[in-house]
Amino acid sequence: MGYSVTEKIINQHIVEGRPEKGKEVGIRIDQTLTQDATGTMSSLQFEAMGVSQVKTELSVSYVDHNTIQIGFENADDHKYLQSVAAKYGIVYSRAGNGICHQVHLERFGKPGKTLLGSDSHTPTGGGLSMLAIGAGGLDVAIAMAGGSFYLTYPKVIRIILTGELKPWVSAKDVILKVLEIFDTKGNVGCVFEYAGPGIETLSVPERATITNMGAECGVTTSVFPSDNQTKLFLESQKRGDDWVPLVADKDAKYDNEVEIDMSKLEPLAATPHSPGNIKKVAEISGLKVDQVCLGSCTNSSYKDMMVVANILEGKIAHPSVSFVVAPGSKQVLENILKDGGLSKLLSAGARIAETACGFCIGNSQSPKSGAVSLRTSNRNFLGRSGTKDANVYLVSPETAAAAVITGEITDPSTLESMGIKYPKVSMPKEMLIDDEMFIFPDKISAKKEVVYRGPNIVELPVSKELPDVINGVVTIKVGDKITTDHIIPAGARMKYRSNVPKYAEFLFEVVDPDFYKRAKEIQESRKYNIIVAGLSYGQGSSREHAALCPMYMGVKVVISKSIERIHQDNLINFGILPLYFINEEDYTGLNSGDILEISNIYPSLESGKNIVVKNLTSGKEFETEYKLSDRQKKILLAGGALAYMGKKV
Ligand code: MIC
Ligand code: SF4
Repeated sequence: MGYSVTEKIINQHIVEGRPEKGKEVGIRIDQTLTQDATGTMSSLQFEAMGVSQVKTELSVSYVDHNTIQIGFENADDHKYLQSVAAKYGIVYSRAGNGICHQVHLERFGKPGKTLLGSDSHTPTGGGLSMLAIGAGGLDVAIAMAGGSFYLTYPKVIRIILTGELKPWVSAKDVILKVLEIFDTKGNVGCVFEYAGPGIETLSVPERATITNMGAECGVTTSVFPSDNQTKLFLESQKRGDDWVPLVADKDAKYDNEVEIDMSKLEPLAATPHSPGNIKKVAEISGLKVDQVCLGSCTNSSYKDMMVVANILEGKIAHPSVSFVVAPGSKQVLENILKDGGLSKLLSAGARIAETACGFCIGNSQSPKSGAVSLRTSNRNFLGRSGTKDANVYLVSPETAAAAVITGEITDPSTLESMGIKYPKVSMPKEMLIDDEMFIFPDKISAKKEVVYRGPNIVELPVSKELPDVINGVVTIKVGDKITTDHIIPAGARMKYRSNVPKYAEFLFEVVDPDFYKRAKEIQESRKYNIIVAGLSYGQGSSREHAALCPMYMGVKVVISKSIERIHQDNLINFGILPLYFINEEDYTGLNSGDILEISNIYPSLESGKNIVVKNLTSGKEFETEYKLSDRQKKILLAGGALAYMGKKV
């Protein structure tokens, strides 16, 4: 029997379990990446494991999220991360070097390897034929310490790309089409594997745009084969030796197949407030635009920047548009500088931002009240831009450029009627490369390195053992598609990532600003807090603070209709029991403020029986189910992953 690319990589890395779909397997992780917003917590957890050096082939610590430094907190975190990297054998990528996913693709990614990253867009590496998976910081810390990463052996969905993209249509429109087909929910436990004659026409950065935003569908990862395009990309990075061919066997079996004829695609947009709300740009054209942002780990490559620069050559941004450009990496910036793109962008009125996450995570360039903002990034959740009543549309670089010129949403193909030709930009055969912003670890000085801890680094909160009976109160009841941005905001609040007691004050800020006060009162009354949610709870980021901060506030159970993969793993890692409604009416029957009793938890988990929830307020009771491997049950019973590891040792 033949294998898909996904299966080939997983099977070569299995260290525990058998390759059976739907069953849990443990895999060996070759490379890890962390970024500063998740990395401080991940590093604190790694330090707590008492390992002297990382055990992976390569671990890189990037500073790209919290680079805006108002107050000392971010700068202190950077220094902490730099000292941890030097002490434990981690490559440190300094602020200014670029966004982790773009830089990792350029300098470190290798076909056929596994990459675990404490960021949900780690699957960007799938564009380079890696099995690249996003996870919570604790899981990444475990991988750095040489532990396995556990995942459900996935279903593989083959997405066959045929035809060639028309001018004015690009890779972003391909992934927006995929989002239209698959939506942002219902894809847990699947991998998207791209195939078909169309893929030969896509360069690695274009493929990476597509795999990056697979994260929005909630799949475990997305992957392209390793072919001549992969080789050309690695050669352009002077890393031709890292290339290995990797294609699916002809008789590989897939769980589902979808075909997309790229020649039929039109410019698309994800409309507010979900990446799954897809419309044709032509259908929404004419809407006045206040801001256009080009960049983020989805669309900040050399090609993205140069296409926009050439479209805008000789033009100036429409007076009503604030035009922001954040190149994905120092390498991209230096190359567009060399090839004349940067001056074209500047002449067109671009506000050049740091090569970092910036606007994408809402820690800068928040648009004006009620603004329409067109962004080439990957998420448009309510409030993520930093302006709660802004309407964010996710579009391709071409559609973004068209709006810069016209000041309204415009199908970019209509620019032809203004005499603007579609600029053909190919990736350079050789990029200008400069690795000076990496600090490579040195084993000799590592021993002497003292870890720096500023006042923003507070002690790691620890979770307690799971009790057999949980007496608690429904502190909040939320609907479907609640993202981690709803649970715990990023943006300006992100500087408290290493200070959990402070950060927890902002839990559910966009949805229910009184949550923290209520949760604190319930905690002080010696009852547990309980979260009730609809479908696809915890969509979006890998942010473990969306579990860690609730844990700190005494949340012990989340009862939902479904939970996304990374978030469920994070809940378990922090000792929070994830339960699932069996009947819709049980969700309807619960209200915020209801007092619940959940008993016999230990015997139920041991025997595999459903867990009964008694609603002491309404007098009703109902059964819930759970989706836990034996390993996960043990982690929960121990009170979380760190406690479990301690017990195992
Ligand atoms: C995001 O895009 O939401 C983030 C910020 O990169 C997160 C990580 C974080 O919250 O630090 C992610 O995607 O995992
Ligand atoms: Fe950074 Fe945005 Fe990418 Fe997250 S999605 S890694 S915030 S650029």
